[in-house]
Amino acid sequence: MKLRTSATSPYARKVWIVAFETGLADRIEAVPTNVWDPATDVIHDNPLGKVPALIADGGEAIYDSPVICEYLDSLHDGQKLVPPAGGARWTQKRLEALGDGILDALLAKRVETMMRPEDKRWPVWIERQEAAAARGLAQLEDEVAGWGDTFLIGQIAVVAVLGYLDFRFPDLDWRARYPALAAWYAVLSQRPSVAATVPVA
Ligand SMILES: N[C@@H](CCC(=O)N[C@@H](CS)C(=O)NCC(=O)O)C(=O)O
Repeated sequence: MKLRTSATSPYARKVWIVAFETGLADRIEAVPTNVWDPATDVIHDNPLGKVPALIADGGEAIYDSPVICEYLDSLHDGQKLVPPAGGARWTQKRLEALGDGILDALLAKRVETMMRPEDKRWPVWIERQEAAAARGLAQLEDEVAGWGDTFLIGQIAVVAVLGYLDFRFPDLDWRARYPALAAWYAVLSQRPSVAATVPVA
């Protein structure tokens, strides 16, 4: 399998954590991809022009990160990271969606503040993204005590969020605002799949 990926993408980090947790990482060849390069050929694998995109052994391209994670989870016989059915499935998929949605808001803010020309920035839009991310993080702070040592796709998405905050928004001081999440992340950071996938510029 090949994975169109980026060392800075939090969505790709989800996929790599799943790959390490399921013992599939060695079967995946990383194809570093700069989606912002106008000449990028990623559009031949993902018409949306985004990473991550997985090219399965049969040649089929699979995207986006929730679909890739569930696909990888179908390829092994160990404990499933995406529960196949029942209440646990919807709890985990909802948590994954919350994590991904926080990332969407953080990335939208970053594009608006870092990439858009200053005179074209829209403060109302930036504030809307900040508010969505803050509500999402507050929700996670409320929930984290109930997770125990569960580490499934929802928690993997949350790791991607917190790592992205450290990487792109170090001034936010999220640990002071969300101390329960900070304590949880300090423990999770020791986990090999998490430690092996810290974003790098
Ligand atoms: N929902 C997608 C989001 C993927 C995404 O937005 N990736 C970013 C990189 S972190 C990207 O490729 N952005 C390029 C663009 O938005 O045009 C997923 O979960 O895979």
